[in-house]
Amino acid sequence: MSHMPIPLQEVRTTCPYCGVGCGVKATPLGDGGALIEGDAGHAASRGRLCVKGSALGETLGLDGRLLHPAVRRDGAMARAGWEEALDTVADGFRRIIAEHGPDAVALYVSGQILTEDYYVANKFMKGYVGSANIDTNSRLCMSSAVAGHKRAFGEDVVPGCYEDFELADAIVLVGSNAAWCHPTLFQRIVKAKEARPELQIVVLDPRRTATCELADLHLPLKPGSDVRLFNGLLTYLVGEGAVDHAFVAAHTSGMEAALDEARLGGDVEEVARACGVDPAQLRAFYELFARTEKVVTAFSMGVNQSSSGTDKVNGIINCHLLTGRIGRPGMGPFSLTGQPNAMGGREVGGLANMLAAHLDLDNAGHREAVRSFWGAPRIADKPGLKAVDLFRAVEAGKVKAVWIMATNPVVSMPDADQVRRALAACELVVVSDVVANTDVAPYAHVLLPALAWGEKDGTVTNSERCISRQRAFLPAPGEARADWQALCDVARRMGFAGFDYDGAHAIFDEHARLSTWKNDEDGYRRAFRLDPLVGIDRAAYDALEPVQWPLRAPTDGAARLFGDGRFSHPDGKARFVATAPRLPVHATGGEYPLALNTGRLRDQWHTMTRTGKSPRLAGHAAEPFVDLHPHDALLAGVREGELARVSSQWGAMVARVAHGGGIARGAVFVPIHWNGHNASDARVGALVNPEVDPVSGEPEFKHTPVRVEPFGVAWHGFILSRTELNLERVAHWTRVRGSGFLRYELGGREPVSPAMARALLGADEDADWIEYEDKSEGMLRAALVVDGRLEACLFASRRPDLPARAWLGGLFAQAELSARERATLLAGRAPTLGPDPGPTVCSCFGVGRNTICTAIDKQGLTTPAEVTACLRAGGNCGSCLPEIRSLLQEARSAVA
Ligand SMILES: Nc1nc2c(c(=O)[nH]1)N[C@H]1C(S)=C(S)[C@@H](COP(=O)(O)OP(=O)(O)OC[C@H]3O[C@@H](n4cnc5c(=O)[nH]c(N)nc54)[C@H](O)[C@@H]3O)O[C@H]1N2
Ligand SMILES: Nc1nc2c(c(=O)[nH]1)N[C@H]1C(S)=C(S)[C@@H](COP(=O)(O)OP(=O)(O)OC[C@H]3O[C@@H](n4cnc5c(=O)[nH]c(N)nc54)[C@H](O)[C@@H]3O)O[C@H]1N2
Ligand code: SF4
Ligand SMILES: [Mo]
Repeated sequence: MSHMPIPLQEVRTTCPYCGVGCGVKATPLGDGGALIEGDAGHAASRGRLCVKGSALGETLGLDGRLLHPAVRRDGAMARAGWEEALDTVADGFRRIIAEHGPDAVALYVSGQILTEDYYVANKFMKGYVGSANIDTNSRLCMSSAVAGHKRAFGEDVVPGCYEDFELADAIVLVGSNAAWCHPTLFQRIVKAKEARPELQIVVLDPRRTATCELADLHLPLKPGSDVRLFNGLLTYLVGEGAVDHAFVAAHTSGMEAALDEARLGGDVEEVARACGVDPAQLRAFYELFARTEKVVTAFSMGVNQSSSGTDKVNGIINCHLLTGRIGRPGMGPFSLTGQPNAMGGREVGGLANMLAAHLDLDNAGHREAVRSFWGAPRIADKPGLKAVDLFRAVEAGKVKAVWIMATNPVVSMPDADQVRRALAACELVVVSDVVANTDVAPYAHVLLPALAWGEKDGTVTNSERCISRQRAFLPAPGEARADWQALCDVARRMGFAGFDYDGAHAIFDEHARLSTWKNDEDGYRRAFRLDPLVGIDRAAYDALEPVQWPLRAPTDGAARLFGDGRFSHPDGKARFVATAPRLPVHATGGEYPLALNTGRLRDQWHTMTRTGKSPRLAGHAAEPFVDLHPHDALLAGVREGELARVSSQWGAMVARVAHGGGIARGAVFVPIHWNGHNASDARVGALVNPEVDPVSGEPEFKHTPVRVEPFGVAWHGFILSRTELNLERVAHWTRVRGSGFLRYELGGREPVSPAMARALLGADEDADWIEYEDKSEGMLRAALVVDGRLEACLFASRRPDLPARAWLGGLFAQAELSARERATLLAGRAPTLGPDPGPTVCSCFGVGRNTICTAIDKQGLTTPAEVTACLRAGGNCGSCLPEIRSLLQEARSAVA
């Protein structure tokens, strides 16, 4: 394939991380890198980028990229040409379908592929293979919101837009750590509150998160008790006369049944007891909600990722329907989407129980409509397997071929060791990724290199239904191809017509046409439509400005839906859903007394395949940790700063014990990001409860009964090294990337000796080797110098009392060590004693916690603005402002 040279000029594109969908301006620098800035012209972000978006330039390098196809020959992966790789996939799929039927093959895709990739994947499986066995990691993310929207509205639609957060008088964040997970949208809330301090922010989260720093009220509800709490609110609203009777009568049905169920929950006191919150605080929230017309209830994974996730969604929507607060400025239920294209995937029907263009898989007329539109030989006539069931079917040998695209199920699925077993037993595993060494790669029979962000072209849809272009600004590296192209190449080899597109714009055009197909007819009507984009050509597609659907008129999208009271159910009415509270199926107690909650860190993205490349992002959290209450730590016999083993009936991991101060008794929190490549034993997915919501099939990621116990080690240590090391001999290790080095944190059982240190760092007999050992203190320090340059160093000690890594890390930037640095290297700090800046708080300007605390103390700083003025910290993307606010708060309490 030939590629035109890409000019060195600014390209407007969209961030590839979260569902906020910020606009990015990328200017290629000619060396493979690019200058990254926020795009002030993009309505979703108005020029803002969070720390992950700002660091995109550091993730563009080709190191670690998958650049050529590979196929397995005699048990080992070998480089292959595209022809051979595609033939292997097509032949395998064809043979297995012929022998075992279409349901013996599956696709498992991702909210991180583009709408065009997703559209083709769905058409390939549902229309041509004839099976709905295509599911996506959105099952793990948005499927409860999808199911809740469909039940309430008759269609999977987010009724509001981002501006509603600025127009609201109250914002309720349920199970959302937006400060870290949707940072630029959160900054809009921060600004709105600065302008109008009367804007009330309520956070419902069992954990005290960075988001709570902005909250007027934080309700630390018992995990999984949201339905009970919103049922209580529904009852309360009736009691307070907050019902919008006209709206309810004209535009909804099912209120009585929902109320009957809700009333079983009792009064505010009973609900407070059941949810484990202070009755006065609960009443304060109910009162606020009752008296505030303009209220946005935004929800995210604390709601969706639950065995009662769909009911949680409907419990929230019920309260908005009852008060008629939907689809008007400043109000409504608002599902915050996770991935950049969570919404696009839903528009093309990417889940196993959906059809394309918001048509229904369980409706025979809809199925025929889609089949005839595609001119497909067949159409799937029943839902396919949802993610958890899919990998069980793979293990059971019922699904014999699976094509995994842009997701790492070996890390991100619950009961992740089951996924390992399933893939190891599978006849044909095809993996499309941009990175070579993912955790799924070892199970692949075929590896297909995909174009990454910056190289690929297409569209994504964000949380507020805004479709934006991702544009290429870098040439395609190696032999990487667009995912849609690989899919079409395989489809054509399988003899399927209808996969000859001459570019992403042609796929988008077909997608737009399908959205209008029969859309004016009774029984087919749906809000999702893209009429003015039908017939879009390459030039118009390349110039496409961000645009919100539904699109009917030639110009504008609609910012809000349902304000007129017309919903997508056939009778035009919305449905209340009676939601009976259910606590997590697997109760804690006995062997597994603690509830494991899992979630995200500010500066990492999922399994770290991309954010892990950025040294700037690694400074915020260098290691996986298990955060728990000090009393529970005492009971478990583990100590802060030491290692602990966390285990459930499904699996186990090792993490550093932390007391972040935000965890209630009985709960523990572990971040999701570490994988099998950057840690010996820290994939939290291995422990996670595979129970799912009965309606949506979304897993119970936030609630797994676990036990915590000491992970005894003889020594603690760290290694900084220019190259990757083999640390099999060390009982526990984790790795992040620094600037010019890799940072390993270690816990060892085999006694550490100079010989072992040499072996670990790869120092031979005549290496330039510096060493210090204090046997009685159980301390060893060593450094390997090559051509005068620091190559690697190791620090180990019986206690976790090791020197800070910052100064040592800085030595890797130097071409040569000075004599003084050589002499003091093993002291682990600068010859002229400078203070240790502490763990990074502001990643943009590299400002540490200790630096900020000292400035607060010494200079009497009292506001985040003063901290920014003094240290620059917080002055760029603002992602760290919640942490700065909490440091100011701590300083105030310390004084008091
Ligand atoms: N930095 C960063 N940002 C991201 C991502 C990332 O990897 N890194 N990923 C993106 C993706 S795909 C997603 S889906 C979003 C997720 O965004 P969020 O949903 O905001 O993030 P999480 O940390 O998964 O979980 C949110 C909160 O739910 C709380 N929670 C747990 N159990 C319950 C419960 O029973 N009830 C309630 N009310 N709350 C509960 C947790 O304590 C946690 O604080 O983030 C997106 N943004
Ligand atoms: N315990 C626990 N587990 C969870 C969650 C949780 O809260 N707790 N959250 C769940 C949620 S909400 C989500 S969204 C998932 C995310 O989990 P995953 O989807 O498994 O995580 P990612 O690391 O984002 O995986 C994306 C992969 O796609 C590759 N990639 C990037 N761009 C492209 C591309 O254009 N084409 C191709 N072919 N590949 C590409 C990346 O290199 C990476 O390997 O995790 C889920 N798992
Ligand atoms: S908030 Fe951050 S991660 Fe999300 S889209 Fe914007 S820049 Fe990207
Ligand atoms: Mo997600």
